[in-house]
Amino acid sequence: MRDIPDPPFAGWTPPEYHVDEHGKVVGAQPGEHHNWGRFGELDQIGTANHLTPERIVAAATLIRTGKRFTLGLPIGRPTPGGYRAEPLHFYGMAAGDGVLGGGRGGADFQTSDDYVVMALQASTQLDGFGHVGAEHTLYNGYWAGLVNATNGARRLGVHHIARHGIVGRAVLLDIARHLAVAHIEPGFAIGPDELDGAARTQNVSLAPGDIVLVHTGHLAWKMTLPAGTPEAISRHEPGIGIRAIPWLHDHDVAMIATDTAACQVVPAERGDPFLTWHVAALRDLGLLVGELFDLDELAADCAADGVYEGFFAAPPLPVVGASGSPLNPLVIK
Ligand code: UVW
Repeated sequence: MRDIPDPPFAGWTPPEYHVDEHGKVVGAQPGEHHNWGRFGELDQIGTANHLTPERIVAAATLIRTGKRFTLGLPIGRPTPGGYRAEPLHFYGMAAGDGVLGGGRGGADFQTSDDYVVMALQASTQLDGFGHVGAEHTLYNGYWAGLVNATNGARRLGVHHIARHGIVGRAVLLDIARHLAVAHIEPGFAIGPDELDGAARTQNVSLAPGDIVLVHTGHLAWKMTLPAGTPEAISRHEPGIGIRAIPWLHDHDVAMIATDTAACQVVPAERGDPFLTWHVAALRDLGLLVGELFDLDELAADCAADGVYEGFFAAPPLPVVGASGSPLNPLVIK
């Protein structure tokens, strides 16, 4: 057998900081735009706090026709643009086996049970706050060491957001349509100009606590690419740029979601490390981030009737201590 070289190791210097009894790094500092402490020193749900009962009641009045749009990708078909292992779906017992005389019910009853084994972030998903941090800290100054393989996320688990629920007013910003392209080129960073410009041309205003759905057309384009081609394999995609962070903060956006795998632009702008935007969004703002939302049908309908808002619900799965959750978000107009 050939030699298998050991992976490189950069050494380890024990960090010089103190983690308090709440799991927070004493003296930790967020980036410039942040919500640390805004919803309470021990808050674990970030901008989900913007989804107040009053705003949910107001969002319910947007249901006028009962038209429904489910935004989840099918699980069990290839995930366009996804870069984690595809979910595995298989049966433990199946009605067909009963027909053949096997299975638990034998010949009299037919019964099926099935399993899905998947990365929680493999398909349409919510990024929880254990997902990305920097400088050993997560949202609100919690210690990144609290998320580990043995215990899961001992703080900031996605179950906290699941308990609160994600419900409110969705606004679709169709940036592809605004830029008059079928799909936005990979690497294009969407900033305040495009977000405001699309809202203006669509004649829709943003309000605090909105769930902002950004349509780039990237997912639909990705689906047209022959498997295995460099473009199909590439992780490059358009997405939200770092200059949109103050915009998201100033507008008190509750959630941002795109029809791309990373929500943020890839590669990151200015030669920044890939996850700089995720750090600003998840760690500093505690912003709910949605990825791989299938927005094409909704975008087509909004263009047809000129209504770019609707009632939105996307309950995460209450997986205790998880750093993300699959979603099948629903918009009702
Ligand atoms: C990472 O690549 C870490 O995350 P995401 O799936 O949110 O883009």
